[in-house]
Amino acid sequence: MKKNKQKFIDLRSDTVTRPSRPMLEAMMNAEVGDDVFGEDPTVNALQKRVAKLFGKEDALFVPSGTMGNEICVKAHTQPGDEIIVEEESHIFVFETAGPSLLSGVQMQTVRGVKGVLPQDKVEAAIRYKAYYMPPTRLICLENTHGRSAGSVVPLENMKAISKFAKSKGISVHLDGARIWNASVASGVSFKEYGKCVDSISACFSKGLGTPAGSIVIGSKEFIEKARRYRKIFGGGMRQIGILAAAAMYALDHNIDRMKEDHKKARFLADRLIVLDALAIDLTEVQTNMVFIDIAKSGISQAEAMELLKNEGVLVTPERHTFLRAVMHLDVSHDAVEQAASAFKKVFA
Ligand code: TLP
Repeated sequence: MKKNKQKFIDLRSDTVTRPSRPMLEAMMNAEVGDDVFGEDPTVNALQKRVAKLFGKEDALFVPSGTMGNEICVKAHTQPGDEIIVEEESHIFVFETAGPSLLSGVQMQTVRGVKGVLPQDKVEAAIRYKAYYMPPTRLICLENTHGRSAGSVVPLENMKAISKFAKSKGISVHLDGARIWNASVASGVSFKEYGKCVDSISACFSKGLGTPAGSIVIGSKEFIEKARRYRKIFGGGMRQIGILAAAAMYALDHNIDRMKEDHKKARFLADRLIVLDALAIDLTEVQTNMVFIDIAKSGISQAEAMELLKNEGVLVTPERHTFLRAVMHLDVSHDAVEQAASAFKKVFA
């Protein structure tokens, strides 16, 4: 397989990476079978491995992070239930009202601070039991928190929410699309994160660099339900061991190296913060993203993106006046230096 020649320094997302040659070799050598029959040995091995990694009983390979989240919401709830989501969470902002459409649940938002759900606000959001109230069934967490520039949600907060949820008989789901980055940045083990929640959806196709695939992790009973919903949602795939092999390769080789992505993000932020037209909250730069506030420059997001594109750099718009730059394994330190120079040219 040939990679297209990179025309741009592509910082739009860590989803833009292409599989490396050794990853492709692992994919080509994968043993495969029909996964809808549960007969793909590579998928089965991956599910077992990831379940163990997070200290859970079972796991289920799914096509995408969005499907992972939506399957979990569905498996935790009944139509007419209410779920609590953070106001800026992926589930609420970027999944096109999936929980309402697919699970028939109502979402109640709670405003977090860098993705951290304040416990008192969560407590206040729980409905008391009455026939005319929607039962609160699920609390959704997100770590790292995408709309806070990939900030890490501290384990202590997750533990506190989890303890409270348990006391109320409410389940907790973690959108752990980038839980790998969270663990690398915080030093908290996957098992520790796993202990705080009933289900996790984690992605292989972001910082881990596979072409596609995510995984849902939980109890045996939960995964049985999830398997049924994966089929209903059209996510049952066949000889998908080729993707599971990419994920296996990524688990072996691409977790520790995320430190490099985190360093690149900090490097870019340090370079850009000295420009008067730009503002960056450095406390947010904890993993592989930088959110750059361009409000002071007087340049619109669309115009800024076009000007940067002309300089060979791609970014995405964020939070009204921000641009988002995401580091990943297909962007070298030199490329980040070039990107910093492009920003300087546009904004100095
Ligand atoms: N996020 C994408 C966009 O949708 C914003 C990105 O480029 O960051 N949870 C989180 C926290 C995510 O950031 C994403 C993808 C998902 C779930 C969904 O994953 P996919 O794209 O595999 O459905």
